[in-house]
Amino acid sequence: MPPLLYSFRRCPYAMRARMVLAAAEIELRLREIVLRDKPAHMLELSSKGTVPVLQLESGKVLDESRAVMDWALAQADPHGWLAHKDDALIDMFDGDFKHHLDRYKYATRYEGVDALEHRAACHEMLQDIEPRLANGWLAGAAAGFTDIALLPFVRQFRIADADWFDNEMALPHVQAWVMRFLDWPVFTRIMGKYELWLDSDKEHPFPPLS
Ligand SMILES: N[C@@H](CCC(=O)N[C@@H](CS)C(=O)NCC(=O)O)C(=O)O
Repeated sequence: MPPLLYSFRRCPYAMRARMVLAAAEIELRLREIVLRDKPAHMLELSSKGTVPVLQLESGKVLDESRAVMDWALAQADPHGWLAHKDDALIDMFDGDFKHHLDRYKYATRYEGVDALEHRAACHEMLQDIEPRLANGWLAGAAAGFTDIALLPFVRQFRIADADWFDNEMALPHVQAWVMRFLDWPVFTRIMGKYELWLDSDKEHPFPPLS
């Protein structure tokens, strides 16, 4: 049986995993879920209850998006993405940026939170990477592992107030980087809509055609 991926289309961690799995052309079965109704089998594989969850042919389970990316690129890395992997920067975005992003985006879910303070904290982190994006991507003219890891979250940051991001943020390289990402075939390829597995028991062959 091909590997099995539990995924949720809009989850930035699952996006990372799908982009790398698709680029490595790893054939698998995709089960699309919603977070409020997690399949029992997914929770049996990983009691953490987060997506993505990948079960390999050997039965081994990977339930961290970065572990899925590492595994997929160890199978095939056709674009040389592993050569551009900045773990320290990814840690910062998975940690601080995500912390502030959640409080900016979902301020009403947290007590005593000022959304704009958290937007400013994210903005500061993006300001730090602005000079590194002068050639288009973090490592230069081509995307790498770090871009793929960070961009789904920066995309979410944009969505929280796209008008401000596009017109007022004043970080031209970051703005162009996100726009380039939104049209990037590596990204658009994995953003198709899938019928939910729970409703239909339907698994989807993955990756989709380019
Ligand atoms: N560290 C995990 C985080 C994954 C994660 O938190 N995914 C979210 C969705 S974006 C999730 O599944 N949350 C569980 C829930 O909301 O119930 C990874 O990198 O895979």
